[in-house]
Amino acid sequence: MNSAMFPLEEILSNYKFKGEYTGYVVMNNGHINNTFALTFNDNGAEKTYILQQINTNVFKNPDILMQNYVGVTEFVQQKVKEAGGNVKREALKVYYTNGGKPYYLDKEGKYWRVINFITDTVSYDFPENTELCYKAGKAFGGFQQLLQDYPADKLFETIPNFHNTVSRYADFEAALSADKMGRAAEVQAEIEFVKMRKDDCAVLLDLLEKGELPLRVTHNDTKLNNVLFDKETGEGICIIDLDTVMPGLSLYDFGDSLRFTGNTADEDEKDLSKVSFNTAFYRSYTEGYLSAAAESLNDAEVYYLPFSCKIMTLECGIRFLTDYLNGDVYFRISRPEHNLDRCRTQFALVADIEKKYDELMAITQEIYSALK
Ligand code: ADP
Ligand code: GN1
Ligand code: MG
Repeated sequence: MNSAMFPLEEILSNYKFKGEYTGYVVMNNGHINNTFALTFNDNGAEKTYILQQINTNVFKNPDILMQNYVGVTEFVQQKVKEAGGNVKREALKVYYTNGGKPYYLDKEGKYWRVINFITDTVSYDFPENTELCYKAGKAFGGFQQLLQDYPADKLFETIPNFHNTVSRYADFEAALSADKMGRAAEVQAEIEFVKMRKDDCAVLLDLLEKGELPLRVTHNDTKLNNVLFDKETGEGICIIDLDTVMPGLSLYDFGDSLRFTGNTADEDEKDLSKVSFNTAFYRSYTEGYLSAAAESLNDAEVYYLPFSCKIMTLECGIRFLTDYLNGDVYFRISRPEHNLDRCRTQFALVADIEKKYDELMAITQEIYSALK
């Protein structure tokens, strides 16, 4: 019992779980949090809870993070109720500790939270077909639509400048000049790739400043595996990983999602010949996304959809490269050059998006005009 990867006794004695504890499964497909599914035997019925260790290297202020998290989850619960949905399966819920807190601070100073396990769902680490892309787009578009009237002034910035690409570029420059691991010399091609695209980094922020793009409440981490799909219907029923819900641009969510879903290869594929941007997946995702979100978007937000794929992919590649230069201190890695492989994949994808740009613009306008 005591060899668990979390402080089992402390967790069990600080929460009111239903039933007898029977075991746990590790669910670490993300790069940030440590996630466990804890199972209990409740008079013969199996009951599961999600336990997550909050990564305090990434989220410096867990107290504020959990205030956001509780606010957003309660808001989503309310919206699901109003729409006549199933709150237990379509919304996350935070369980409070016996001491009345939305997180548990253990004796070693680690932060934990317990949330409901969404039953009978599946999450994907790879987009299998166009139908799945459509459903993912619809789910994230729907989530954006749902958060439309969330009071943005109630949200703290859990990670300041998270999708501020100009600031990500500055972080890259700082890592490069420090070069504390002595790795810069071997990644000159990647460094050049970024430098040649410096001007792209400011495009969305300039449009925001000019008032052409509105600030909204966005998810900011719209990877395919952050949607739980119903096992039976295949529909995306619950959006998870809500740590980065903050004010942002709709384009951050769209572009970041296609960065992952539009890639014909894994995010960390070493064989770059496998990396390309799947325009059929782009089409399906965009159809799903616009079917759910188009009515709240302005023309500029639609016009820049292809650009958002390029810039969010570039930004993520810059972040992987920066982390590689810094000595892999942010993203969880499972091999020495993992971040470099991830960075190269992102840049190969950026290059392919650039090649296919006109086609992506045409697809977008075709779908948008059909909806208007
Ligand atoms: P990370 O920030 O590390 O990506 P996530 O919150 O996305 O962490 O959780 C990691 C994985 O755990 C998810 O991709 C999903 O498979 C599973 N998971 C997380 N929360 C739930 C939940 N409430 N119900 C069912 N599965 C979940
Ligand atoms: C991280 O937690 P996860 O794996 O869903 C990261 C995202 C990156 C992504 C790259 C808080 O997401 O911003 O796009 O890795 N999340 C955070 O795979 O930094
Ligand atoms: Mg995740």
